[in-house]
Amino acid sequence: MPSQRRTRQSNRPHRDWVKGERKRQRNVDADDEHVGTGHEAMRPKEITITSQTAEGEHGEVIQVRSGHYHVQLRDSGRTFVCRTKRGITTDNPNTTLVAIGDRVQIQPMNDTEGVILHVAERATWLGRKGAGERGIEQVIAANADLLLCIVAADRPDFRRTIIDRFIVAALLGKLRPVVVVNKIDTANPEIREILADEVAVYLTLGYPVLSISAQSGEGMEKLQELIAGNTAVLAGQSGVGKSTVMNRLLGNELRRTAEVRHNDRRGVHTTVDSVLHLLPTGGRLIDTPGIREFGIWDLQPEELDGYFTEFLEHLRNCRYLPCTHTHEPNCAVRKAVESGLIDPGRYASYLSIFDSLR
Ligand SMILES: Nc1nc2c(ncn2[C@@H]2O[C@H](COP(=O)(O)OP(=O)(O)OP(=O)(O)O)[C@@H](O)[C@H]2O)c(=O)[nH]1
Ligand SMILES: [Mg+2]
Ligand SMILES: [Zn+2]
Repeated sequence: MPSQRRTRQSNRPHRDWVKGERKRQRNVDADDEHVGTGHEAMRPKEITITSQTAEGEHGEVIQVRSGHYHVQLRDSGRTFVCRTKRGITTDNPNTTLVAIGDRVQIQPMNDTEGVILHVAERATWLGRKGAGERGIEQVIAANADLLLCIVAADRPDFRRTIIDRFIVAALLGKLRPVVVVNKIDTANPEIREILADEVAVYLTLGYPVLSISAQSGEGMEKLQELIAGNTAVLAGQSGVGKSTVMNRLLGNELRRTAEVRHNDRRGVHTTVDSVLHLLPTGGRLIDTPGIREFGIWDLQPEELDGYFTEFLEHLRNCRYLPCTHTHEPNCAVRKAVESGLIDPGRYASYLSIFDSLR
């Protein structure tokens, strides 16, 4: 029998959450503002949510580093190192106050410095569960088009779940996900075949899949072509090679990179800032710090199936509505997994993410 909780939720209009068009909450508590790692000290005490236009010059945040925001002005192209101002206003409640890619209004203080007065509503965002008990959404990047979900063929270990988490986050933040398997040079033909099998499901779901080597250059033209005309954000665990990809595409060793640890095969969190660069081959690319845990923000467990698009055609046949597809009898999603219509790896990710949302 459906639990009380699920019975109550069944009053909610089903279509609202299946389509992922749930309205985001707009109430804000200034104390909940989280400005990302290292930004706490810079946290302004008064934050107002408003959609009214502030005075000041329009620009875009092109670098974020511990409370310093490099803002490039729209008209002159000049860059100012900015801080946030007491009384700053934002159209993005309950999230990181200023993120890379944000459109802002600033007041220049002198030739090189300024203060941010207002942050405009984000068209897209890559968000995750912020640290801290009262956690608010931590926005890793704003206003990008593509989310490049970078995983490594080896070191750090290849994991499917992280891709599926990123795809859910991309859909929540209106970004187009691209699956990128880097370090393909380290894989022998046998491993290449195994990896190709693992990621084939994303192609059938309609998400581009690329195998690349930022080191040897293999597959990089295809990545360039995808990025051209777009703003793309590199995201993934530490050590997967995000900054190496950026350097390769810039044709410049601008970003520091570091070897993955030998003992536990993990990255060492080399990148601590976020930057947005114009690529010589077209398009714009954002490099971000590596993440350890990627928690999904702003989603009820019962809403998760709406973000696994291949579940949609099955879930209307589940006996219970809503059905969590975890244990209910006569669950059409589980039947589809058993009969091979849904990829078992995707279902395993669904269960893992479902568990983490509870
Ligand atoms: N073999 C191989 N090594 C690579 C490739 N791309 C990156 N690496 C290496 O992987 C290590 C980590 O690369 P980074 O670019 O620092 O990784 P990152 O994702 O930016 O890591 P964080 O900044 O910590 O998040 C470095 O030693 C790179 O040289 C590749 O295509 N093949
Ligand atoms: Mg890096
Ligand atoms: Zn079900």
